[in-house]
Amino acid sequence: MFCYQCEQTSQGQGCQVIGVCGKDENTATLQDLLIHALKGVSQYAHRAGQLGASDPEIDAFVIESIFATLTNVNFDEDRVAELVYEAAQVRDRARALYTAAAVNAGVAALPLSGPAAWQPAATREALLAQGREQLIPASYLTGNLVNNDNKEIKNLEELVVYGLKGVAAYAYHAMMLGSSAPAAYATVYEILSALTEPHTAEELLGLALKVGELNYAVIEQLDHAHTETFGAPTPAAVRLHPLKGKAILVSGHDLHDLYQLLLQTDGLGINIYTHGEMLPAHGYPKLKAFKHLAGNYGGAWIDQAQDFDAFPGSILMTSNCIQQPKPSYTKRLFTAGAVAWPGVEHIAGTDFAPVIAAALAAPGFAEDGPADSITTGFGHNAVLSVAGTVIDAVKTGALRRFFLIGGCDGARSGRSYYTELAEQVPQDCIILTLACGKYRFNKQDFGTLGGLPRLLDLGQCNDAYSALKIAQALAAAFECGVNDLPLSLVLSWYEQKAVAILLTLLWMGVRNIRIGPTLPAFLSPAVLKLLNENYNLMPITTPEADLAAMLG
Ligand code: FSO
Ligand code: SF4
Repeated sequence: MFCYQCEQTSQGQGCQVIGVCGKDENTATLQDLLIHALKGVSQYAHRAGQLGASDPEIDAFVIESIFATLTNVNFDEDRVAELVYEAAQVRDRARALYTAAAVNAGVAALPLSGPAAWQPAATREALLAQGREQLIPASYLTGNLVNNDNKEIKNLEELVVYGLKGVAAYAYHAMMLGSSAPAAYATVYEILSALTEPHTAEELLGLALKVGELNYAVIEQLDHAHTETFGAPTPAAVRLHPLKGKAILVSGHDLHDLYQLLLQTDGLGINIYTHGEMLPAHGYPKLKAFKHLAGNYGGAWIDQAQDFDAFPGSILMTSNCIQQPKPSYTKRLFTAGAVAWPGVEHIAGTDFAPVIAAALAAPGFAEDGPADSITTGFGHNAVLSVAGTVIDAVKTGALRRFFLIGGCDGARSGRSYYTELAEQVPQDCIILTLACGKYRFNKQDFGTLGGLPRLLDLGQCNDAYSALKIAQALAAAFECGVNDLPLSLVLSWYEQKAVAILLTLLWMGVRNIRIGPTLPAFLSPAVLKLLNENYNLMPITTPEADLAAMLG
């Protein structure tokens, strides 16, 4: 295997025997083969789309399958192998769609080669051999943009694919809420299909920015799907310690799964707690209306082994980031949607009866914990409802600067940088945060500024859309560009959703972003140099030095 798609990749050199995340060689190989197969589906679906034909079943399969290859989602070799075989059938369906559309349009259907003509081998061993042909050679880790050589091209192709993986995750969550985006799926097909053809490095950088543009549209769509379904988030105090009684812990990002579980547990005397990226759910009116949505429990995804171990109820993982479960809670853990781990019961659909039964069989909490709380729910609607106050505070100098300190959390050392940075942000500045990286500092009291909390939790990683909306609104109010605002962005990245968000920021022309704790291994020195020259994208250094530079 060779995998370097996330920040955790082994010593920055790619995971080559087993993933640091726990992904084994066969699963990694089949995930690479699945992406190859999905390129074949896309070759046909893209051409069918150009002739005005689409098929929601193809869209749903492609989006869920790309999502399944994202870091910390699907670790089940058998399930990935099934997806590979299904991909070949879906490719045939896409070919038939294209052929029929061509007949309708009176044009010739062109025969396609490459992934479009691929056939899956009959046995697992032969399938794995096919997958090995799609592996990225480890020697491709460093490229050379100057020579436009194959290594550089391969690294840039992977950048595009990783961005698409992030897009697919967000598109999947929107799809689960019944929000379909045919134009976005068409762009996914266009880009995956393009990757089957030769491109220069410059063209691939253009495709990467196109992924950023696509991601903006998808996170906007997801924001609309969330707010139309559950109402616009409003600030909400969230209990940090459990209440006495039976309990279910819900992790991941999928609000639709959480809502279904809340409906199915209403009146059963079971309290529902959010974990990790599910925390912002407490801000949505239709979710917080459930009295048994009792609070938040534990920390970010990297704390799950200790959090799940100690939790005396059942646990539902609705999306990434799942880690190898400890035996102590494997039988109390359930996966849903695109998530899978061998030996962990998977809920196909949204009938959570097994999760509820496991919660009822577990002891639950013996007593109430302290009543401490934190506040979430500062989406763009909530923040922009006090835009006048914020703008006045900036104009009078009472509010000096905004710091967006957010992104993914991860296990690698060096992430205490984000805690220290947040602690050192001066009192006349406001911290905006989002995604699971916030757990590095979100239980601290940062006080208030002009009646506003100094720490504003905008939501999940996809709620980067809220940050962009707020920045765009402030830029309009001050009649300047986003880059001219008193705003500094310091991002932590871990997996491919963060790659998609970064590409969106670059597509928007946002400059001076700091990123850490390490730079992506798939961005070669030449590409990093280019991004530095064009966008002043830079690695984090120390909290003190970075803060001085940002305030300076
Ligand atoms: Fe975190 Fe995991 Fe939300 Fe990621 S839980 S690391 S960027 O999946 O998506 O922030
Ligand atoms: Fe390694 Fe990350 Fe790939 Fe897992 S997803 S195998 S940790 S690079």
